[in-house]
Amino acid sequence: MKIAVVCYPTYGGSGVVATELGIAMAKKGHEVHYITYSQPVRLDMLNENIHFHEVIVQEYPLFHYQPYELALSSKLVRIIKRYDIEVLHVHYAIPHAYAGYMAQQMLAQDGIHIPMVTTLHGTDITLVGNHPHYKPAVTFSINQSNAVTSVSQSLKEDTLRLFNIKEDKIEVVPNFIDASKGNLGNEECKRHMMAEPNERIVTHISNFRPVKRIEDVVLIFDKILKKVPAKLIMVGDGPLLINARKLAQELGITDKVIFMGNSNEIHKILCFSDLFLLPSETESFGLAALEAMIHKVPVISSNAGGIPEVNKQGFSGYLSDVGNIDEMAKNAISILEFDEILNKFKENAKTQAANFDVNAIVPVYEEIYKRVLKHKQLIS
Ligand code: GMT
Repeated sequence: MKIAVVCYPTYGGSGVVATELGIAMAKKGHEVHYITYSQPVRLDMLNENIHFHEVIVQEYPLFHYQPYELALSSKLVRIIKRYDIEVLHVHYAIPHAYAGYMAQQMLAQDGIHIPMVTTLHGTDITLVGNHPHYKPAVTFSINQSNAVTSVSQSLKEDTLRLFNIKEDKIEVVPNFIDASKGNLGNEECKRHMMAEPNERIVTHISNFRPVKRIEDVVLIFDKILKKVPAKLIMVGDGPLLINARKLAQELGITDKVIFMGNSNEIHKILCFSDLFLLPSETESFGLAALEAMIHKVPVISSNAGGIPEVNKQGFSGYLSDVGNIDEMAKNAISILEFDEILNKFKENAKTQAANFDVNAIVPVYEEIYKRVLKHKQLIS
């Protein structure tokens, strides 16, 4: 199959899912074309089955806002025609589903009918998409998609609650992980560079936006530190990075907190981590937690959105109400204090992550592509 994929190329879960899915599809022999404004960060494997086409937005003094959707839909039309693309898969509804719909309409004028699959990822529904400024366009383009998937049951329910969309329009296809990523050897997993042998390593990875409750991460860690020698590794960048640094300074724990910025090597960081913190305000799935779990890292999280579908209470970690940092810290300490308990949670985390194996999920997307393709053949 020839598949065009539209996604955000920056650090963020939807881009990671789009990239990993494309790589898995390419390995199965499908031809995958990424169409976005820069090469997706985790797409380090361009080969005969994986291609990248850059969307360039022409600047013009009259434009206060550059018309990215227009450039994207025009590029889609060109690429779909040039490479005989059969299926279009857009990740993150805004503005990708809308641009995809416009491309579909333009192509239909030339007798080309290309089916579109839209995957909803989270904030495209729960935060941004729901805003009255976008809602009519988001509702329209979701309804017009030939197939719609959501990355968790919770996100499906949020979508049905917030938008006027028919229930059977959305199928839940959970995010996934390649278990082999969790098998790094000592050569690559350099724990000694990060912490003393007696210290536990606590990790957080995100884009440091308000929804991630970054200050809670630092406050929880501060409480852990009072009971257990530890280091906190903060991976990522974003608007609240500065707040986190400031808070660490105020608490006098800067020597225990390592800010690493954005990294393409999160597996090399997670492999020596002992605990992952995800106290988010909302989270449709929590891919970063799943990535941690594949490395046997238990998770202390909030119970928001789809996180309970990923992190299992008392098994792979613990979940608390958003903002309950005392409970999160108490649970974290209970896992970290004793080797025996930590090791049990580590094994459980890996067991739970195995439920989201790439080999189980990729065929589900493949079936969806085949189904929408059949529909295309019926209408053309
Ligand atoms: O909002 C983000 O953190 C980024 C966003 C994205 O699309 O890049 O993440 C969302 O999609 C991820 C992949 O499906 C999910 O794992 C995240 O939970 C989700 N984020 C939120 O819902 C806040």
